[in-house]
Amino acid sequence: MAIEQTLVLIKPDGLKKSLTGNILSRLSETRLEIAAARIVSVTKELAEAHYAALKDQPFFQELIDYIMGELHERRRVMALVYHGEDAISKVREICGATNPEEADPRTIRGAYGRITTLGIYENAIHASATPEEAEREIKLWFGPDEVVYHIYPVQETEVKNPKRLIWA
Ligand code: IDP
Ligand code: MG
Repeated sequence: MAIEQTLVLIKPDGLKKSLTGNILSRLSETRLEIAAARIVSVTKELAEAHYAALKDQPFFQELIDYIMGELHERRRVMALVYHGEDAISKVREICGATNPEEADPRTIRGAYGRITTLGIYENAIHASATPEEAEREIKLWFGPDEVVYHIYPVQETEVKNPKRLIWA
């Protein structure tokens, strides 16, 4: 038993189909804690960095378009960090298999996913598969200020005259 964190993305099809509440309810069955959450407008750079390991797959370009929201007129995903004992396997289990047609119908992907006529796996949710992947992905999608528990080392740095938006 290890305390882990894992990255979850509710993909653009999940947002478009108004499944956010349902998916969060299913994830709450894990009894894990949400350690971070944000709505993200996914840039090409972020999409390609997230799926870098799949860049040689024939479906890579479709996958980038999908995660950027190009197929769902909504360039948004909801990104979350779940925290707790065996978080990675607990979340993967409730997500189900990658191929939504093969996923157990009681899992999130089995219940809400589909394969489009173009062959894209619209499977509603992403979850990190290994501790190494979780660390890489959490650091890609969140800064340490946005995560309430730090299981990876952090350091303080002085930022000189940073430009940032404030309320006008
Ligand atoms: P995972 O999401 O279960 O970890 P990965 O192999 O990491 O599965 O693939 C990332 C995503 O790429 C999948 O969630 C799915 O959206 C898409 N994908 C994976 N394999 C295929 C495929 O064979 N055809 C079409 N899309 C795929
Ligand atoms: Mg994966």
